[in-house]
Amino acid sequence: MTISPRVFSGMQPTGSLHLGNYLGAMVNWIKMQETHECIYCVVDLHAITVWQDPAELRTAIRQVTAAYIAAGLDPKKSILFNQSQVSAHAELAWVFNCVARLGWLNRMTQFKEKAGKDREQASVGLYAYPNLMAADILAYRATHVPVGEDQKQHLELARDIAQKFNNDFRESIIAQGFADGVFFPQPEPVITGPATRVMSLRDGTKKMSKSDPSDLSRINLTDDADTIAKKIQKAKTDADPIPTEDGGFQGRPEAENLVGIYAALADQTVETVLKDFGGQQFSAFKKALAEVATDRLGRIGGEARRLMADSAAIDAVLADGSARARTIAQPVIDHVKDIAGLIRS
Ligand code: AQP
Repeated sequence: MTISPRVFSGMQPTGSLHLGNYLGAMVNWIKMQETHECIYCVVDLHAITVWQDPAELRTAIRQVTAAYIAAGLDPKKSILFNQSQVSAHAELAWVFNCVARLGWLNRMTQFKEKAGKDREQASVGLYAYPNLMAADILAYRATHVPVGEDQKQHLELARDIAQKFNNDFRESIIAQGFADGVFFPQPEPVITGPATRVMSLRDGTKKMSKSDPSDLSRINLTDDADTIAKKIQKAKTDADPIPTEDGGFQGRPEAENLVGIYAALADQTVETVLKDFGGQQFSAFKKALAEVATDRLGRIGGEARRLMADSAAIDAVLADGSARARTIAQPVIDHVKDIAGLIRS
């Protein structure tokens, strides 16, 4: 059982996927399925770390799956499934709850942000979220994890957990036939592209997010052309023209965000965009941005809506992906139990 290159990543079905999810992570997922063995998950167990209405959650799991396929993930090339159908995730997460240290989790900034001031009322699941994320990746002994910038700290924790498991159980790992004493790889974050952190259209200091109460703060992958144009039109900017060089964005996070989004969607560098639009007012730029966004995203929304009309077909994709995922994860969890001294029959 050697470690070979394998990609794992996932998104939470906590609402509709948006431009940040697409540019920050999915664009790389689509590219990597041409060169790597890829496993892409709808992480429904992560979603329930905060309250989800059951009927809405079921719909959201299917919507995220439809958006994956509509955006270009091919269920024949990649494994597409939802996390709760593969029990290895939850089983390995428990083992990692016993490997990770409280001090490590206490440093996680996402928990602090999501729990807010009333930390006592946050679920234990929200606190242990990064351990489950480490389990998601390592249940497949995945080596590459394409994510947005906000997931960097969780990835570092996954690496620490892999390392500590390998160190704690070194002798047992060797006794189980892994001569070099290494059972888990150190998963590498893949955080690349011109838009690894897309900001809210209403506040350039806040990440674009599914759970932002304002729908105007994000462009959803299911938005139609008119909605995309309207949201861009209403996006917050300032009164100054577009700067002529990259250094001209100081104190202008909204301007920087919109130019970054244009560059990512048009497959251009920020410098090129500034060469073309520098000195112009935002009104003209927003028209061009709406066009490029509609061109790229309009088709995805239409295709996702078409796929959603046949929920049985989506469920069949998830069932097939889950079966394929289980065949990879089961031997890993079996080895983990043997290594940790748990008896299985
Ligand atoms: N704004 C963003 N810019 C770049 N990348 C982003 N990602 C999320 N938001 C941005 C990346 O998308 C992947 C899936 O994220 P997730 O669904 O697990 O949840 P999240 O990161 O917590 O995203 P949201 O939209 O903010 O969800 P909620 O509101 O439910 O918490 C990850 O690779 C992430 O980096």
